[in-house]
Amino acid sequence: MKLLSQTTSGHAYGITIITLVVGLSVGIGYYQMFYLPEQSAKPAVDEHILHPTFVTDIKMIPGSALETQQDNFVPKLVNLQLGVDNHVIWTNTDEVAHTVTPDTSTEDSFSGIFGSTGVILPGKTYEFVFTEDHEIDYHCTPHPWMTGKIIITKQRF
Ligand SMILES: [Cu+2]
Repeated sequence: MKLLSQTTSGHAYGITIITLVVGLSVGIGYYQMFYLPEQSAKPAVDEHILHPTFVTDIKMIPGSALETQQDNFVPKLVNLQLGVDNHVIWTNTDEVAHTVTPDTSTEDSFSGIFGSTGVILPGKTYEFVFTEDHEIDYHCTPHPWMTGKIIITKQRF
């Protein structure tokens, strides 16, 4: 009788182990198949950040191609807050093509690599929605004296 009870508990112990192992495998399988791909996909971004209250306008003003002209990107320095005015549109109001190029490569984990691809022709725009805090110095590739700075911070409550 004693032997039987030991066998039974030993059997139960074995089942517990098997249950644990199976459970763990299912857990790891789920983690690899569903959790990891979800994590490496684009992050979920708050609706207020994707569609902020205001659009920030920066103009590349006429005469920007002249090194002697002080103003080019106007305004030159912008302080933005996520969810308020983090959607930026650069408009080329000059008669010469310009670029918006970060001094050092900058990537937003939602919007991707920052900077115009190629030139922004006269009358054309380049826009970018920043979804994270960044501090970016940028310039125009053909006219390196054209410089600007963007500081994006999280909203302060
Ligand atoms: Cu330029």
